[in-house]
Amino acid sequence: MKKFLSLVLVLAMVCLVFAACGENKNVGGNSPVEIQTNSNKEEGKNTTKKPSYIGQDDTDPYTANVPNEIIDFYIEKIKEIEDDHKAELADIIENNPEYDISELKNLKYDLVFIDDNNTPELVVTDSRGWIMVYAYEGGKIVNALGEDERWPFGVGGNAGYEFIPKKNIVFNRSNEFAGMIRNYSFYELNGTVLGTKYTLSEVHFDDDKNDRTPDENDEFLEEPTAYYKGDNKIPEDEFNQLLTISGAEDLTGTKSQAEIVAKLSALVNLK
Ligand SMILES: [Ca+2]
Ligand SMILES: [Ca+2]
Repeated sequence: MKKFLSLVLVLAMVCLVFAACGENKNVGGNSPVEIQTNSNKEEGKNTTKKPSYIGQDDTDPYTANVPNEIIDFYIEKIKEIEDDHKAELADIIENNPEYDISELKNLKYDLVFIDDNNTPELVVTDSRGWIMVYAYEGGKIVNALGEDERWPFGVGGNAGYEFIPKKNIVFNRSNEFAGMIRNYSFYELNGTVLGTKYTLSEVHFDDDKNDRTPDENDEFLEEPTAYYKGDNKIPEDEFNQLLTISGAEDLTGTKSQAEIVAKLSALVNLK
């Protein structure tokens, strides 16, 4: 009887181990092999294109296989940015007591994949209307917008910046002359520099002088009268084609310092 009981126990344990293994395979929700059944064929091609990292979303820096060293550098950088921000806050409290500091207290962070490598960039949104973008290269975190530079939003028809993860396309819309010129600016990351690739412009007035500057008498016209890429006039078709983009996301921080550091620290500790 004792022998039989131990056999049952051993069998039970073996079953448990197998069950646990089975469960582990499904952690993260992505099965490592995409089985092409008729039903998921119908659902779209995206499911089969996916992961270069099994079970991970390679456009999500929080699950993709980013080296610990790089994450550590970003954790360091975030502390530095936050310290600078606190120093600025303390300075304002001391020297400009009438300033409304409530809007100053809010920096939000996120890691993003702008270009198509496995090194994420850091975007920081300052609630006063700026974004900052940092990039990593060779053991250093660099301000990708240039030293002490930041990009404004919330003014001049510029609602903010968008990007297409891993496609190296960052863009935004802005107005000139109260919307009589509409600009669509495209940026790309070269190494650690996020610079202008080109700007598309739409002219919304009768630009009889061809200088893209409205005269006093010019009125806003809903229908554009001319399209430009940089300084060159282009046909409407080409303009619309260049403006056709899909899969864009907001390039903006969504996490507080505590939230992103907790997330990144957990990531490092997992490995
Ligand atoms: Ca990158
Ligand atoms: Ca005119």
